[in-house]
Parts: sequence; structure tokens; C-alpha cells
Amino acid sequence: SPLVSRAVSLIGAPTDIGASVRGASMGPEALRVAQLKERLEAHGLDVADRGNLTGPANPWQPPVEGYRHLAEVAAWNRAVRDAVAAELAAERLPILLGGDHCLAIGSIAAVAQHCRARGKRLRVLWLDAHADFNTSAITPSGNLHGMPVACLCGHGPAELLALAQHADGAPALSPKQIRQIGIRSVDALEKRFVHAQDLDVFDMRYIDEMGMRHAMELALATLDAHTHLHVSFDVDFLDPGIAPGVGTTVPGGPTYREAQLCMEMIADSGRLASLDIVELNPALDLRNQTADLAVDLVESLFGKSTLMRKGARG
Ligand code: 4U7
Ligand code: MN
Ligand code: MN
Ligand code: MN
Repeated sequence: SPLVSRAVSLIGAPTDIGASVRGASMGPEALRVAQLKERLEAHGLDVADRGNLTGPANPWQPPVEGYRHLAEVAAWNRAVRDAVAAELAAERLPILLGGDHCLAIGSIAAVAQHCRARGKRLRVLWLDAHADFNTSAITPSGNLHGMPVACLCGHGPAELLALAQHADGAPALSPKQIRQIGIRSVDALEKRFVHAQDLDVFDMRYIDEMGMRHAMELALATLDAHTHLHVSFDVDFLDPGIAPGVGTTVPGGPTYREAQLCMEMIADSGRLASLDIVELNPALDLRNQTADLAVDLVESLFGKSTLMRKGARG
């Protein structure tokens, strides 16, 4: 069963350095208050909370040459990469508690380097309302949380490519390794770049027409016993009606049941090996309901199931 006792490590990265709406820096603590550790332990997991990483304060500056806070974003991502790498080396499953989504650069860089060293295939599921595929030339905001997928694919500033890429200079990721789910807000020039790079996107129109089940079947197709599955869960993936506590809400996201099914199908794959939980913004939340929901969904990701009949779908 995919529910064998697994060792997981929580890594807090309390920063909103890549965003322009403040407050994602409080995400790790809100997830702890929602009892992430205790609720995963209740499912038989061995959970270690490594506490919070430290990094530069948010200097609250406008973008410079298309990037806001580039040096600070690099410093935070270096800390995240090294912390995630240490957990992977110890055979533990890292859960990055953001913080904003720029931190996925460091997290996924560590995962990609680990997979290459171990000869593992890597598949990244990007659960998000946004494609996060901007570059300095096309970004409407200069915010680096809108650029991590592009950076990981080799399109970004030298400071971030240097920490993300492989030793031989190859990008951390190829677009072929990525599946995006729930996308519904992509900037005009970003959309062109997503098409040019041939990213595999299951947008909300696709989910409306074909269903979450079909989208996830395709997104999880062709995994094998040697595949490391990384999930980058931007909480703004969820419909704002159920998840108001994020900086960049976009209407028309997955419902509670669609999100549960998404997580349950990932759990059923048995391949989950690393996770980011990012963009939770407690300053915008109501009584921590978005944090509670995120933890509920992460429980499903680790095998909590509402299914009454084992193998109900055969
Ligand atoms: B998130 C945006 F312009 N595309 O680049 C941008 F709409 O990590 C939003 O997905 C990015 O939350 C959202 O600033 C980044 C904007
Ligand atoms: Mn994002
Ligand atoms: Mn987003
Ligand atoms: Mn956001």
C-alpha cells in the first residue's frame, strides 16, 4: 500500500519576498496552528518539524530591471534548496511550508539534483491558478513568485539559474516533466511563452469539460516505480470561495470535492516524494479556514481517504 510509514520533514520558509501582497510570510505558523504535524502523525507518518529557515527581511522595494528583490529571493532559495537537499539525502520526504511560490525554485532544484544523482525520473505537478511562467521581459509585476517555472526551465536571471541548474549547466527541469493543473490566470505574453515551450496545462476549461478525474489520469500517466513525484501546491489553486486566504485569488477554481479527488489520485499513485505548500496568506484568511483546508487536503495527499469501499473504482 502507499500508506507505509513514511518519514516526512516540515521546513518553514517564512517570507513573502517574491510577492507584492504581504502576508505569505505567516504561512508556516498558520499551517502549524492548523496542526499539520499532528494530523499527519494521526495517519501513521513520522513527522519532524525542522522549524523555520531564516533569510533577509522584505525590503519592500519596486522592481529593478524586471525583478523585485532578486538578491533576497536568491538568498531564501539557497537556504530552501540546501534544507530540502538535506532531507532528501536522509531519505525523508520534505514538505516546504511557504512562504510565497518563488521558493519552489530552491525546493525543486534540490529535488531535480537528487533525482539526477539517483537516476530517478522526475514528474512535477504544479497545482495553481497561475502558470508562473513569466520572465523579466514579459512580467506585468516584477514579482518573482510569478516566475519559478520559467526559472526552473532555464529562463531567468543568472543569480537564480546558478542555484537551480545542474552542475553541467542544464536547467533543473524540462517542460516535459511538468503538468500544470487548475490554471485560469495567465498573462498575455506569458501565455505565448507557455505555448512556445509546450508546457502541459490542464486548465480550468479542461477540468470543466473533461473532469478532474480525467485530467489527473493524464497528469499521472506513465509514472513508474522509479519516478519521484513532486507536488507544488499553490493554495490559490483552490476556488476563493473555499480558500480566501491567498494573495492572488482567481475565481473559478476547483471545488472542495474536485480538490480532494486531485489529492486522492496523487496519493493512489504511491509516488509522492516531495511537496511544497505555498502562498497561504493568513493576513487575508478567515479564522484560519484556508490553512485548515490546506491541511485537510494534504492529509488526503498522504492517504486519508473518504472512500468507503477499498478499490471502489476497481
Ligand atoms: B503565484 C502574475 F501578473 N501572473 O506574474 C504575475 F497576474 O505564485 C501573478 O501563482 C503571479 O501566486 C502569481 O505577477 C504568482 C500577475
Ligand atoms: Mn504559484
Ligand atoms: Mn498562484
Ligand atoms: Mn499567489
